[in-house]
Amino acid sequence: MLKEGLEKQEILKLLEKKLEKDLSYDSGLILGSMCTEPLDFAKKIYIKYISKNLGDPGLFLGTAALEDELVLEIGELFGNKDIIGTFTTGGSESNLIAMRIAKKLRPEIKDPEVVVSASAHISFDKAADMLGIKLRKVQLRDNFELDLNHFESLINKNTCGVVGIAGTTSLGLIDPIEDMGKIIEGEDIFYHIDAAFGGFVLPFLKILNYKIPPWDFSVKTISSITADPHKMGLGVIPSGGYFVKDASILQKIGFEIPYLAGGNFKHFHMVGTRPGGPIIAFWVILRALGINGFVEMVKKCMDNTKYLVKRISEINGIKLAANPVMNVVGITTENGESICEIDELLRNNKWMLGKFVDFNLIRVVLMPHVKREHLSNFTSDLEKIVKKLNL
Ligand code: 0PR
Repeated sequence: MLKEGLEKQEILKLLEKKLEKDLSYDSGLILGSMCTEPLDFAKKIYIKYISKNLGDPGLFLGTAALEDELVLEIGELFGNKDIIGTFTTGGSESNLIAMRIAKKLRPEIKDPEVVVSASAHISFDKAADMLGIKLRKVQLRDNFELDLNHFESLINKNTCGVVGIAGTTSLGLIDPIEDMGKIIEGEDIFYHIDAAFGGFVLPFLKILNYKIPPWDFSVKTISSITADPHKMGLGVIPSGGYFVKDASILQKIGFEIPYLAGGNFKHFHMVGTRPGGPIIAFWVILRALGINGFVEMVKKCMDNTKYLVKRISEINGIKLAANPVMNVVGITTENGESICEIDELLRNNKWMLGKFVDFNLIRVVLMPHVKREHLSNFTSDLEKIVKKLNL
């Protein structure tokens, strides 16, 4: 550490140099990210309220009430107004909370197991590792959809939880959530939905008349949902959301901190000090956009998705890994050859996509920062690369 502080100008110069290698969303090169540039107004609000700490809600009663209001609104969007919830640091924390609840609600199970799809996000492996839960992975069919028969066969007396995904990380697909619910109906099994990505896409796709299978609290068997503002909610990082149908769960397994200014309060998030700024920013985003603003944003993303799908169909040697349900597109080779070489050549040209080696696909996420001209440049580079490789 320096002994003497530097002048602001000098610090800024040093900083700029250090951050030179970072890409920006408006460069058009970030094609595989699930995050995007937050709404401008929300950024300003975030900075203004950056010191709010919901780790001690008694000090910030206004922010705490605002969070409750937001949870109600999200409940309405997700098919049940009576839910409780908490904003988190992201999908990984929310999924960890869900896994903990699943385990805690079944203390009699000595070797608890949770059943998830093979396309589940790595956060479930992390949570299982930390909580001593055995993760049972459901195999996928050739079209990357979850194999319902295999799902059923993995459920046994040690199953404390099952997970459905509404927007898989690799392809944005939706598990057969209603049918999975029917299989566990009447059992004492916690049913969690990971809609970290899909949560702020699917309600708006439905308004746009896309055929969306039931995935939210309208499915009676569902116990909780993860949905992240810092993905398609246009929120600032970090902001995740975790929502639970049965309020009594918090009373049963919530943590308590008796010494805080606001007195005792039950909570189930993992962090202590908890940023209020992103939550306030999300409250502002919902008011700035309204349902119609989100619908418009999602429509643009889907128009770009359709454009990309069309361009891929025009390139010999590659194809879609699956038909996109939302604004996530997986590209694979037509002849089954490894996708890795294409990915490497794309990266050499600075195109940053997601690479899923297990599924042999590269992922484009059509986030709001991805524009038509970026896609046009990207696909003409892709076409040249595929030609060069003679696929
Ligand atoms: N659940 C699903 C379905 C996800 O896709 C993700 C992350 C998570 C949970 C975990 O969310 P957090 O990252 O908020 O904890 N999905 C992205 C992915 O792994 C995260 C991401 C975002 C990756 C931006 C890269 C990036 O540039 O692909």
